Amino acid sequence: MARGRFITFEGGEGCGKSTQVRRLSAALEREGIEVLVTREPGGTWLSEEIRRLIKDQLADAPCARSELLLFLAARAQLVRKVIEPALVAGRWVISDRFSDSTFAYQGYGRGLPLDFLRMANDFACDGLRPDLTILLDVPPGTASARLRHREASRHQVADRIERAGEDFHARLRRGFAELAKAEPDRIITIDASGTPREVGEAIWKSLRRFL
Ligand code: T5A
Repeated sequence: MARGRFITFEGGEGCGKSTQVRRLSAALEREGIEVLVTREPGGTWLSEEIRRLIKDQLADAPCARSELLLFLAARAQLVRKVIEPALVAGRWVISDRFSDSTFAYQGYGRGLPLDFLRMANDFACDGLRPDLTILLDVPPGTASARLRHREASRHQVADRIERAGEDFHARLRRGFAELAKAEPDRIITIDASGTPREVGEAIWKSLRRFL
């Protein structure tokens, strides 16, 4: 049986990844492709517990190094228990965030050394890399307006990472752009400032070229 494909979605806060993950998995299913959707951090019991600790822990917020190790522990569990078995069984896997988030957030955002992050990440993933990464790029004003709208409509409050300052989010955007520049064959940047439908169509066009 042919190995499945591994697609990841990346981008800053409120860029619309989760919305597009849902759209793409539905479109692939319509083409008869069996898709497993997961997210990071999360996707297994342990990884979801780590997600809760990382996102919501305000009283004793993790320092940059412990935050990194928590993300990597969540990823190691997800790769071993969920992603790799699905790929081996021929299913396609779409993950809402993966390694590039670590490089952007913990590297460019928190200032941890990228060389170390790459090595530690390879260890956590046992060398697994995405076949294709869709990077959704939106100007900061658009992203924060979307998040404000979501908070108001769902009575949600911003989590610990969403509350990091403007400088942090500007570093993330630059970081993602540099990662995409370094790996143009794997990372496709999509302008995500249009409607969900427009963005979905741009993704589908790029994916067809990739396929
Ligand atoms: N993190 C993660 C790290 O620091 N290191 C790591 O290694 C990893 C894996 C995860 C956090 O952890 C960090 C990054 C994150 O801070 P999360 O809750 O999963 O936390 O956060 P996000 O991944 O940022 O997910 P969000 O759900 O907050 O944002 P999305 O998925 O980008 O956006 P989405 O689709 O939920 O849309 C947000 C709102 O905008 C609307 C939606 O309806 C929704 O209300 N929307 C649009 N509105 C207008 N036009 C469009 N095109 C729209 N698309 C969506």
